[in-house]
Amino acid sequence: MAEERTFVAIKPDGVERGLIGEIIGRFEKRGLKLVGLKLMTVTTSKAEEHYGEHKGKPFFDGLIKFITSGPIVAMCWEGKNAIVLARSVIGATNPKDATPGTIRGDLAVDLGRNVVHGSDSAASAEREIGIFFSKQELLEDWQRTIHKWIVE
Ligand code: DAT
Ligand code: MG
Repeated sequence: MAEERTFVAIKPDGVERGLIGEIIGRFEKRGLKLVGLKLMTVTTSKAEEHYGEHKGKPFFDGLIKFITSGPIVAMCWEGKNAIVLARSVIGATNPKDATPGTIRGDLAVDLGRNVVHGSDSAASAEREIGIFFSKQELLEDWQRTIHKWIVE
């Protein structure tokens, strides 16, 4: 597979606020390809595994409580430089620093309610996709007819 894959999730605040369509649309419009999608509630153990790098930090317990508090939308997006592109669509971690035009810069106010998650590196992407999706849940052979209009 020549192109990258990244894990993106709409957090419980984004789902509760009715922002699923708005958020998915931004990744679609950027040109990324959706290869995995599911609405799910995250178990505490999955949440702790996903956010393992933050274990021991003062905000960890609150973060786990928040991410398990309601349904999320788990997604896998594919494309050239998908990991960096998705992070740029999402914007800075703290919405107060996020540029207008990004999801967090347009739709969020507070660090603890920043509506969306995106993998921060190739290693994180592989790990996080593995936590949330089985192999059979990800498309392997879907070629979009518009591909040549997005990637040279
Ligand atoms: P990102 O979600 O941009 O990858 P991160 O991995 O550093 O950011 O942190 C994961 C989430 O934890 C983040 O989206 C919001 C929350 N968080 C991070 N730093 C925090 C802090 N200092 N206080 C409260 N929540 C924080
Ligand atoms: Mg992170």
